[in-house]
Order: sequence, then C-alpha cells, then structure tokens
Amino acid sequence: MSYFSNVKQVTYEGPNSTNPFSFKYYNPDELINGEKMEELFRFAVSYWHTFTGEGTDPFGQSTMVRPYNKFSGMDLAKARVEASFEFFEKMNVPYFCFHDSDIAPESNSLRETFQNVDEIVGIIKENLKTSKTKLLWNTANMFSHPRWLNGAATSPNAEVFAYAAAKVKKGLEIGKELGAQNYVFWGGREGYETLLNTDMKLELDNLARFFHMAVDYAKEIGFDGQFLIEPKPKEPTKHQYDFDVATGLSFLQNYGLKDYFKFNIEANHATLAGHTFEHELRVARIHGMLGSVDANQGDTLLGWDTDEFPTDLYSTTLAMYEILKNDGLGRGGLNFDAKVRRGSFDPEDLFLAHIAGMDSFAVGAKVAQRLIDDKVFDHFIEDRYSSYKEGIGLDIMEGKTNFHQLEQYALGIDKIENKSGRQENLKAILNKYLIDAYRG
Ligand code: XUL
Ligand code: CO
Repeated sequence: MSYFSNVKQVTYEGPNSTNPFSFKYYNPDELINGEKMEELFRFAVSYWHTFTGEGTDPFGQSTMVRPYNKFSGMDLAKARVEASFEFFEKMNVPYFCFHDSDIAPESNSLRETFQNVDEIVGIIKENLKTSKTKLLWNTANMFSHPRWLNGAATSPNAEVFAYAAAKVKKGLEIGKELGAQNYVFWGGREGYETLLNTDMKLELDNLARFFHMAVDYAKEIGFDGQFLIEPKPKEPTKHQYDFDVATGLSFLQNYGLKDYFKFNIEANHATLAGHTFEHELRVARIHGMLGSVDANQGDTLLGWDTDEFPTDLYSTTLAMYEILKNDGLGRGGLNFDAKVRRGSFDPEDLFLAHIAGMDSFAVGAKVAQRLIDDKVFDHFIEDRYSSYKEGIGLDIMEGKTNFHQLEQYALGIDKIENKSGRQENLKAILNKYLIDAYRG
C-alpha cells in the first residue's frame, strides 16, 4: 500500500526545473571537495516531527492531515513505519532518527512499553534489510510523561533515576540491534526551575554517574555508536544543565567523560543560548567534539524553539563552512529536527519542506567550499594574527616568555598600531560569494 501516492521519486533536476518535487541544488552524486554530497551531508529525517508530529501547539489541536491518521495504538505505530520507509525511499535520504516513544506507544507499565517498542523495532529491522536508509541515531524520551516532571537522571527521586536507566539501557540495546551510528542524550528536563528546592551539586553528580553507567553498558554489549550530548539552554526546563557546547564540555571534562562523547548541535538551540549556529559548531570543532547536527532554524521574532526547516542560506553557508573545515561529520549527519508549520498540513508539505532544507544546505556547502578554496577568510585571519609569527609574538606562542620579560618589552613599546577588523567588507565578500555561486 502507498501512503504518499501523490508524490513520485524525488530526484535532482537542477535549478531550472519547475517541478516542486525535485531537488534544485542537492545532487547526491555531485562532488564537494572530492566527496559526494550524499556522503558529506548524511541527511536524516526525524521521525518525531515527520511522522509522529500532529501540529498541536499550546493553543490548538492537531492540524496535520496524514494518511495513517485513521489508525490508533499499535496499528498506527505500524502504519507509520510503513509510511516512513516509503518517505525515506522517495526522498532518497540515507538516515533517520527516533525517540523510543515516537515509534511505539508508551504505557504506564515499563514492561508493556518495552514490548511495544520491541515489536516495532522488529518491523523496522525488517525494513532496514532492504532499505538504503539507515539509523543515524536513536534516543529515549525522558521528558513527555509526568514521571519526568522533575527531571530524569537529575530527578530528586531515585526511582525516576532507575526508570531512566532502564529506558537508556533499552535504547542502547535498540541502537545496537538496528546498527545506529550514534546515541543521543538531550536533557530536556535535566535542569532546574528554582534553586530554592534544588541540590545542584547532587544533580550534576548524578547526571555524570548516569552517563558513566551508559558508557559502561555500551561497552558491555558492544554498542559502538558515538555518544552525543545535545545542548540546549532552556525549554522545557527553565535552566538546562547542558546549556551550550562550552558548558557541556566543561561538565564532560570535570567528570572524566570527555573521551566518550561528542556534541549534537542544533541550530535553534544555539540561538536560544544567545549564540549563532556557527559559534556552537566552531566551539565543538576546535575541541574535536563536533559529532552531529540537528539542522533547523529559529525565528528572530519568537523566543522559543520553533524548529523550522532551515532555509536561511547565510546560516547554512556558515554552518557548512565549519563542517567542511571539520572534514565532515564522521559518524554524524544533518538531521532535520524540524517541523512543517501548523498551516502546512498536507502530506506533500513533508516532502517540500525536506527538499527546501536539503537544497539550502547544498547551496551553503557550495558557497562555503569556494570560500575555503579561495582562502578568503583564512588569508585575512592569517594576516590579522601575523604578529604571533615572529618576535615577541612567537616567543609567547612558544612559551618562551614570562610576565617579567613582557613587562620589559611593553615598557619599550613606542606606539601600538592596531589593524582594522574589516567586518563589513568581509560580510560584503561573503554576500558576493553567495550571489556568484549560482550565476553559472
Ligand atoms: C528538543 C530536541 C530533541 C532532541 C532529541 O528541542 O531537539 O528532539 O533532538 O531528544
Ligand atoms: Co534536536
């Protein structure tokens, strides 16, 4: 049975195509710096927004028209799996991602929840045998059910901690069974609302204990996926512990966990933390911690996680600049943690939204690669820091000096001459690259 019979196979047709159901810029076989686009981006569909999401918001009911909406319970879960593999194939995406609760209904009994999940995992496994699409990562939902209202691994209730451990244990087993490339930890309710009722030290220690147990269990069962922490500063919790990459990094270092984790960086989480997307990618990259990306975008007029499909070419260019400088994402990928707007309720919108996102990253990558090839910013930056290549600068870089010598040197300086940072000019050059890239 076909769930999306209105849409045929989506292929690359080039920028002049008028077919909305075609890629204009994303050409899976085209090379960027010697690598096929398909292998560079490793695009993934997020199961929750695409198949489970119903378009509800705090003020309104579901709006999404979905071909499987006539089903409920486990029948709905099974229909969604069938529909998802049809979607993956038609979109020609190499990966997908899910939370346990996206694929199967969660009940109040953990045993029953596990049974539901196991049954659906079995069906996914069958589909994976013949599908080109693989699992980029899975994770456990430890934020929706009321039991998580005070957190999961950072809950003041030890029974909740135990329950969370059982869910992640199961998640790692599923990851192994389905060949997941990564396992994601997003601490939606790992944080606090008020210090008046919170033992922050105990909660952070417990979070670290939890992660160490996860590392141990993955080793025990031979799950070799990369562990990823997905930072977010707030929402749903007022203050989340994995605020941003820098905060996450210091946590991992403090607790001896750094070697076992990388980061899954989400654009909209970066902006909620008061950073740009590329800032978070850069912090992770320079520390060798850039693992994967949740590709989406926020809205500057709205202060929450809107999870829009990424269409801002300026942002995709600067993100791809970091990813290309990182030599790609390794086992990670670009997961569209993005949802169609409430008003884009047709099933066809799911295709159009992914096409928009994939094309936007393809444009961004092409522009970024040209900027890298021409060393536009590299040359400028090299020159900007050239004072560290010789004389006192080189001594500083090589650790050959101290405050005594630097004081002597400073006392001998006649007049300091600084150079302009030329920010506006660099932005104009970036604009030119963006415009020129598709002029032909
Ligand atoms: C929520 C979010 C999650 C994680 C996985 O903001 O990004 O969907 O990606 O739990
Ligand atoms: Co995310």
